[in-house]
Amino acid sequence: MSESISLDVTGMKCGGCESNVTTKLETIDGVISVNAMSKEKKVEVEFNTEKTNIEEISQAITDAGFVVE
Ligand SMILES: [Cu+2]
Repeated sequence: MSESISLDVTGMKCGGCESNVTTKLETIDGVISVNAMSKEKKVEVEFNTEKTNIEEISQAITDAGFVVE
């Protein structure tokens, strides 16, 4: 089953930051698509609920150096 979430993420300043978040999240098995928007301070993620979860996704964003609100 897949689920889409929208996380409030601060710290992204430009397209490079968006790429960093996207690349990091795409390394997680189960992540289907990522839409990082620095201007809106949001990251939309579609993922397979049998393979990953919000906690793992949030942790990956934190590890990439950004803050999940
Ligand atoms: Cu940047």
